[in-house]
Amino acid sequence: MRGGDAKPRRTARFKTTADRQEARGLSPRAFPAKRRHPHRAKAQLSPGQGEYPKPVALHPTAQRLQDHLHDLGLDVEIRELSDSTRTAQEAANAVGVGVGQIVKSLVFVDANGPLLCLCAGDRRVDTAKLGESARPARADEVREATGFAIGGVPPLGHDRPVPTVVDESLRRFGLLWCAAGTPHAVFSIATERLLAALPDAAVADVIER
Ligand code: 5CA
Repeated sequence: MRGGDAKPRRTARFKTTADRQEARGLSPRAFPAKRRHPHRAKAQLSPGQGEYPKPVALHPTAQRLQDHLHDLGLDVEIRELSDSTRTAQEAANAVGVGVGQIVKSLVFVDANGPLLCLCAGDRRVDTAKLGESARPARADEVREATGFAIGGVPPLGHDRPVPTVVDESLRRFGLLWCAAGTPHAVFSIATERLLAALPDAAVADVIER
């Protein structure tokens, strides 16, 4: 038990940090509270959610893809995030990985029709390596070819199969993150599992040097 002459606790002398700073001759604003734990900035924005954004319920489009992927035997878990995953960089920020680990699902069109190119988020596709007449698809062509809108096109699980080329540089990573139907949905998958699920895809050098 504490004796009655115990030293008063420091907090009894100064009600607030500002009081304490003033008593020490400092401006109360000398060390604004938000500067003391800058690494906690994100956690403070999402109380109780730690470093990652709060997961929200699956959008019907993401749910449809989830069901399709399960039908293909891929036991992946689609996550719908409150943060945008529309671009590779946004997806990387949202899940906390480097942008190279994000799979861009890019649609091109050549004389034979649509072509899906799965490219590492930190690389650019050299269209000439896809074929002489290949050009980027328009937004309506992306939707027509895959059934999904730009920003949510998954690498597989489309309504109809699309001829697919995979950027071999994705093999730098053991685990990849992919768009999952909407600009807020992603799933992670081991690189070799993704390739195994795309037996007809060509794995090739398709990037700009
Ligand atoms: N959800 C993210 C990370 S997985 C995603 O889908 N990224 S993405 O790279 O696959 O999709 C965005 C890409 O769509 C852009 O890199 C760009 O190549 C393409 N894009 C964006 N706007 C248009 C547009 N208006 N027409 C055709 N393609 C577009």
